Amino acid sequence: MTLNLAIILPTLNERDNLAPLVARIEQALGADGWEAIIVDDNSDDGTADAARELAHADPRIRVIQRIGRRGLASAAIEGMCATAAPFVAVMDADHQHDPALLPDMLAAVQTGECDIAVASRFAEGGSAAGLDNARREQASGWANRIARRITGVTLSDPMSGFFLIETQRLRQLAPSLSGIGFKILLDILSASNPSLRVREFPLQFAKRLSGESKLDRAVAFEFLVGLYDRSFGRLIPTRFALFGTVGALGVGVHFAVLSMLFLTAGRSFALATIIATFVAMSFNFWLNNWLTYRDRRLRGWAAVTKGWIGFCLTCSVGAFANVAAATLLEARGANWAIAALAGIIIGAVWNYALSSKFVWGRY
Ligand SMILES: Nc1nc2c(ncn2[C@@H]2O[C@H](COP(=O)(O)OP(=O)(O)O)[C@@H](O)[C@H]2O)c(=O)[nH]1
Ligand SMILES: [Mg+2]
Repeated sequence: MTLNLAIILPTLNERDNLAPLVARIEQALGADGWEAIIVDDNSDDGTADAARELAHADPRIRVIQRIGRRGLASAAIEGMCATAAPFVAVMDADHQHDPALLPDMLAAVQTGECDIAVASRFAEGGSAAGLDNARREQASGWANRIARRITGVTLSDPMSGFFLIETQRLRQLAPSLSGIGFKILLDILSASNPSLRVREFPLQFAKRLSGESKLDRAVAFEFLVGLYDRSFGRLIPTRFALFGTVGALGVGVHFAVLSMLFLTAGRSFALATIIATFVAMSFNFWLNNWLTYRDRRLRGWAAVTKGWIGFCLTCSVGAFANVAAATLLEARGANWAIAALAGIIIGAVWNYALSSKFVWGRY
């Protein structure tokens, strides 16, 4: 039997889930006609090794190990582009998605009944009992409404990570997928014009078998980031926009600390400014580490301290560039507000470029 369906399994620390999942896929699809591609972002629990061990004994299994890369969406895209199978499905590797749906989903796309088959927790007959908390269910509610508006498609579960599509169609869309933040399904639906015809399959969303969730807390945030990326990302790059927003919050922190020390506690302006600058820089470092660079987050005492010192140094140079540019422009007769703004933009771009490379990037 020739290769017909590829199942893409993005993984981050899912070592113990792989072997039982392959068994369940085989149970659903039979012995051949399919392959499973595990796309692992260099998990530190040895997922890639476990995957290779399976693959060694079973040619239906393939492994892509990505080094220095992170992200569910980009892992899924890369996996989907790595198969010769005419149909491709993406599903979670943690057993929350039931492979038993695959044959029906495949049949629906293969017969042309729909362009994309989506497993839905909220379709009639589905269930979200495996959802960890009520907050996520709530987030799904407003996310659904926004998703409907941007994709023009009515979906009961636009945040679903379990779908099946013709590979050729996916390859056509791939260049216009953003691969950032967004749940990959929304990315695909909003990239295609005319809209894809969707059919939903009720999913009994299960509890994950082993390991822990990586996305729980960040779902709403990722969604907003994806939304921004789709709408304005070409104008101002998403990461720079996040960096700038964090910087603006830092200005707020600076003023709060400054007024507390200078106005309320009666310290000298110079001392209050130095402390406020320091607190604001540390706050910015912390927030950027959590949000802007969440995919490259520095962890552990040593790495964080080193990053924090690097960030403070970078920002000091940025502040100098800011002041130098602003005073130069003002001295040349530019309007003071425009000079100040130019200084801020130069400082921000400088800080962004340098800290991106030297604090969170790789040399
Ligand atoms: N390759 C890769 N896989 C990821 C990444 N983040 C999550 N995953 C995988 O995507 C699937 C869904 O993630 P999970 O943490 O279960 O999200 P949740 O079900 O929304 O809580 C799992 O198979 C994860 O191992 C990532 O950054 N890279
Ligand atoms: Mg999960």
